[in-house]
Amino acid sequence: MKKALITGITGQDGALLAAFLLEKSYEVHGIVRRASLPNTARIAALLGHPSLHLHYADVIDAAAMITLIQTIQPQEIYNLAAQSDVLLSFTMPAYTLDTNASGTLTLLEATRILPKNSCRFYQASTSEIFGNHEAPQTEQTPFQPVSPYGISKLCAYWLVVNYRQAHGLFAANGILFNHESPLRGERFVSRKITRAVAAFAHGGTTPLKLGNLDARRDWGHSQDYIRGMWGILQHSTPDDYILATGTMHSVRTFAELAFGHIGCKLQWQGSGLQEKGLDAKTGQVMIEVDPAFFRPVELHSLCGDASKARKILGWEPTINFEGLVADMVKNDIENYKSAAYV
Ligand code: NAP
Ligand code: F7E
Repeated sequence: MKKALITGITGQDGALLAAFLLEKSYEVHGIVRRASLPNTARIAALLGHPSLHLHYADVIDAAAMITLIQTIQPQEIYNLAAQSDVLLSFTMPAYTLDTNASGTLTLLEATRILPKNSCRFYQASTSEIFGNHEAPQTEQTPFQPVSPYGISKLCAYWLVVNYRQAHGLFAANGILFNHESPLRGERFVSRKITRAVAAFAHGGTTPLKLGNLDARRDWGHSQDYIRGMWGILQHSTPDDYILATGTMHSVRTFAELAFGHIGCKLQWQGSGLQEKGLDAKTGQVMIEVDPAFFRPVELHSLCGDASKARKILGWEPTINFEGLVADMVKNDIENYKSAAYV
């Protein structure tokens, strides 16, 4: 039985990856952080599975991570732990770099001192490393990150490349573009929108406050990207791959599609900070612009070219933008709880 260690198992991707690997009969180990309230809601359905083992640790704690990895001796490590909120990275830059960059270094060192060639390492890299470079982005596109988050992840990216070259480690970067699911964190724009739609569907009246409506992203479904992460580690040689859908939509389009699921056709009125999204039928204000959600530096458009992953790994996304939005809205309407969206 193969053993995998997942850092970030309590997050969106970690929870989906844990279920995917358990399904493939892996012994799955995950690290959880000590929190004052339980933080295992996303893996609740997996708790008690005989092949799932959780350990308290933090990627910032080198001693704990090295001891743990020596004890488990995994064949695969998926480093998904991160301070992954781009806007927050501007207010918590040091913490973001400690977790995302130094944390990755700790894990690479811990992997390097395992018996040679015994363990493969996957790094959760991101399209944020490209910054505002012209779309579509490929593995050859120059890196120009525009946030502490992007910078921290670029540092981790190069550490992975360096450990591969210098120490012969099987270490690979998955450069993943935005991917969402019903498990997406509530501060990310996709989930913020689908939760607001659910609130309106259940009689809510509070307008949803958003930032830059014209930012464009390449949004895919996390389920497809989990399969890609695993595929990257199963290939005969370690390399870096983009996973993306190759299509791009604006936040505005995401909102129009999501609100459409409750029979609301959005009509935009005004401009700049005064712009509002109204229900075309009733005139009710559904969306307002709030500068609190603007970034000090915005990344305007991201669209990935995943040709390399398609050709070498045979990876294909199976859920399109419309399918993703439908899945998220349906889930939020069904599981609606009246907590305010942030
Ligand atoms: P997420 O939902 O924010 O999950 C992050 C995970 O990291 C959580 O389990 C969190 O634990 C854990 N974590 C944070 N700081 C930690 C620390 N110091 N030590 C140990 N664990 C820590 O992120 P996600 O969307 O699943 O993304 C997974 C990874 O892919 C992240 O590295 C992210 O940066 C990267 N990525 C994501 C996307 C995307 O669109 N989703 C795209 C490209 C790359 P708690 O639950 O305790 O907070
Ligand atoms: O923002 C705009 C915002 O926070 C997307 C992370 O998983 O993907 C994610 O980072 C866009 C941005 O994701 C709001 O300005 C408008 O342009 O959902 P997001 P992100 O910043 O793209 C990458 C690939 C990662 O690696 C990250 O870890 O939407 N936007 N209004 C808003 N964004 C938020 N959060 N909230 C708004 O109200």
